[in-house]
Amino acid sequence: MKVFINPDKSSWSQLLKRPTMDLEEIEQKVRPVMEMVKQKGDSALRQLTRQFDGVDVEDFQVPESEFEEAEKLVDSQLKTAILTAKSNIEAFHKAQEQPELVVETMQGVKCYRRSVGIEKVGLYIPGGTAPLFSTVLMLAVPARLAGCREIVLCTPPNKEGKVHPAILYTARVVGISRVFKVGGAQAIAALTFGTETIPQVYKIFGPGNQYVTAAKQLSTRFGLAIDMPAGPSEVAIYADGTASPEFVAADLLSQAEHGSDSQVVLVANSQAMIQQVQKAIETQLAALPRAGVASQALKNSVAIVLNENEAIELLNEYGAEHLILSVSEPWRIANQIVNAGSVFLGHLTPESAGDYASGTNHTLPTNGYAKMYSGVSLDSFVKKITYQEISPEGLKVLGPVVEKMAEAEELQAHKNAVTVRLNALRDV
Ligand code: HSO
Ligand code: ZN
Repeated sequence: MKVFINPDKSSWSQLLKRPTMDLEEIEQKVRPVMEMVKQKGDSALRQLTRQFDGVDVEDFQVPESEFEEAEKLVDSQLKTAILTAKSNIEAFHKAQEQPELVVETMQGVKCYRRSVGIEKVGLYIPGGTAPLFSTVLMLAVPARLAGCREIVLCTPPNKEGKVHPAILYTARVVGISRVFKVGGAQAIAALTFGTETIPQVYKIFGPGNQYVTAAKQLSTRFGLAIDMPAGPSEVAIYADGTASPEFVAADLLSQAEHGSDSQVVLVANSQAMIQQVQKAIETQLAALPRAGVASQALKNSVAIVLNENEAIELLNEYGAEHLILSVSEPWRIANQIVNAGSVFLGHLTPESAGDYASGTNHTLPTNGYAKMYSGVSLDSFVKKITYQEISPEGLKVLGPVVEKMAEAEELQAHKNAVTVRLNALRDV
């Protein structure tokens, strides 16, 4: 971690640069994959799975027998933990349901708004070194609560052509039975165009590597929606003199172990705190199985000494995916934060709690997108339909307003649509 002491404001954006990826170059590789799946469907998926995952998969849909096998392979303590997390995530997302809105804007003019689940959604769960079964909960729980009718999940197969048992167990407990063994850009292409076995969807959710991200972005050009633009995971921590260097180091490392391109930012109001955290990082890092990944990520990372006001300004400029406030009065600081995906308050609230089980969603905007995007929530799985109904009294008061405006816009037919009705009302 590079250390900066009271850096000048003009240098902040340079210090806080995220590790970038060249989207253009990646898109060039992803485009032919998308095209191939569009043209050849399942047979393209078979070929690409052989090429990228090194395994022959005949049937992409996970069969019932593999779900049953997974159920036996997951130990009972893990099952209990998953069920507790599910129940917390359900409670928090259920509370996000919005009742139907009805407003009578003028007498006899009623306007309504209702949330309706997006009919077809595709969830992508990465495989690889860390099978993120927690992400199944984060996406499937709100999808179910929103009432999405068709929920399908794609995840890459391992070398034996199987899916990680914890992913299947979690899918089962959240009521998802259509799981397909396909990963990477080809999975996103399948969800975009549909194949013989994989259905086309309207919106795609979930994290993934740069190819998955680029494919998701391309899918929007074919009329699909995606949860949000994604980049490598990140955390910023603000620590005052009351912070525990051991806790702060553990939090920084928990994010750093995600990937060598992860970024962590530590802001403290004293240099002494930064030194102590660095010492604690060294000790803890040595014992981590993913030390290689984490130390690589620490190279993209910075520690900055700033006074409180400047720290808040800098944190708002950075707009972290996760922001941990390891300070004595966390709410006083939190109330001044306007850009962050999710905020963790106080010394006893690690990011891991939100990553797995407290109830909030861990699919959050990275790369500064917290400035204009929210994390995934129940809202991400619904769209809102508005309705209106006008009574004779309503038309009498609203009609002349519309007639006047339509005339001024020189749209006579719009005016007529009101006039013919007002005339009919007068005739009765
Ligand atoms: N920190 C990740 C989520 C995650 N962590 C899943 C562990 N498993 C992105 O918010
Ligand atoms: Zn995490």
